[in-house]
Amino acid sequence: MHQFDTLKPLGGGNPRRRARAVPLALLLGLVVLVAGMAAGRRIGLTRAEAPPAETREFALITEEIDWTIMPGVAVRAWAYNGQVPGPEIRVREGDRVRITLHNRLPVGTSIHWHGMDVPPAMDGPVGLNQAAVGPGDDFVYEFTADNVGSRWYHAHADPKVQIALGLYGPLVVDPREPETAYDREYTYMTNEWDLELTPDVALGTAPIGPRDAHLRGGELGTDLFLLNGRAHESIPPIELAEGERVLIRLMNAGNLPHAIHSHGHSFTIVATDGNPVPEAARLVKDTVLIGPGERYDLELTGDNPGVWMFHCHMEHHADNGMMTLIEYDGAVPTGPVAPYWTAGGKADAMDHGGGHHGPAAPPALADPIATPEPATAPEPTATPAPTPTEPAPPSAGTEETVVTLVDDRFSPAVVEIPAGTVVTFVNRGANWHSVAALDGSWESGRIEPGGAYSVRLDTPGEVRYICQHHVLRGMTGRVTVQ
Ligand SMILES: [Cu+2]
Repeated sequence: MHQFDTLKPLGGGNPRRRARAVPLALLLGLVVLVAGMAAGRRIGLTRAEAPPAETREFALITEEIDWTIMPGVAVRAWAYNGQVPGPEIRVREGDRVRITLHNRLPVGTSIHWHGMDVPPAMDGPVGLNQAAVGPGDDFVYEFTADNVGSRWYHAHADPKVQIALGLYGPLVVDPREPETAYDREYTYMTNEWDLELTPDVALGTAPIGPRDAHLRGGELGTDLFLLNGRAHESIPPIELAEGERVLIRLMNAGNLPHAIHSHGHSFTIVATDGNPVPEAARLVKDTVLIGPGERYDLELTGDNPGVWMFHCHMEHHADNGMMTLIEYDGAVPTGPVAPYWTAGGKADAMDHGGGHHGPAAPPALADPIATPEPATAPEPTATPAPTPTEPAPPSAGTEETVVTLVDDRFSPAVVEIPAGTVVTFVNRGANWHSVAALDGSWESGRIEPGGAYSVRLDTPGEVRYICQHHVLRGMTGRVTVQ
């Protein structure tokens, strides 16, 4: 699946395009977004097909939005065209590109075309090269796309907070005469998220958070490590079939380096910062360290079918969001997570993020476990329990069993209880977690470190559950109700 909505040029004639809800865009009547959701995307043209250079026009609208990084983590973000990252702008080498910025933020902004050698007045830095584009104002950027490959764009007014709040997106310039055709192409933009940094803090109308106030040198704290504005299973995976050749564009939009590692596959670095690497100089690696602002294009061949990790090798980054999968069509994991996979991919309890496996359907487990219909629906009791040492008290007259959440496992992972017992899940880890029954009958949402969630189980049978955000790290459990 292609990762980004591609921003089509104004007046473009693509019959597959469909309107998408971007209220201001609709009002302006300016923007049509194409959901580039078709599986795979073949690129590459023969010499005979290379079209002439043309003028391409786009509109980018900045506004404040609600953004869901993953279930349980909804934030206020600043976004281009209603999404984080902004839509992919895709043009061809030599095209004249005209992009109108419509600023609907309550603060001035601008756009820098990172990796594009544009004239100074089109480069974006506020103060040095242009005045800020004020709230409600428009500005037209115009340049010729002379630099091929993986480029990107981002805000360049107070970039420390504006990029951190979501103002960045990919810009890809296809060469006029591409030499390589890929079966599928993916773009992953890395960034970090600071839950203490809100638009109000950025505007100065709310105080800086207590942690950030203690940091020095303008550093922002980091709570989550993102790929394409999302974390954990909300990140769409790299889907491929055996024998396919895949291009993965890594782009670092954040402030930290990341060591992106692929399991089961080495990859070839075919471009750095968009520029093709000569064949004799290409490195074959399984981990690439990408610094802030950099891009690496990785070529990967589907020669080892399975379900594989693809993650940042700074392990606490992976623990807090920066991990996804290389997922072959029809493949199922070989570990204990396998029962949570369906023939078509993850079961509903896991596939709650991008919905990339299609509409919800009853999970057909590879290893079905009989879970009887509860006579009475289990009733979650008091959700926020105060401290690790004081889990939520069960209602009077009921038994209670405590299951501890430790990064990244349940302890004990298997328990047997009499019907009517309250199971209290207490998070004693450093990361937040969640608990969800595989049959969808109950789920906790986010449980902070030190927090707890309780559910009363009345019906005999076996209940399997997962942490919806760390199941790929092995966080599964089972309760047998007698
Ligand atoms: Cu990392």
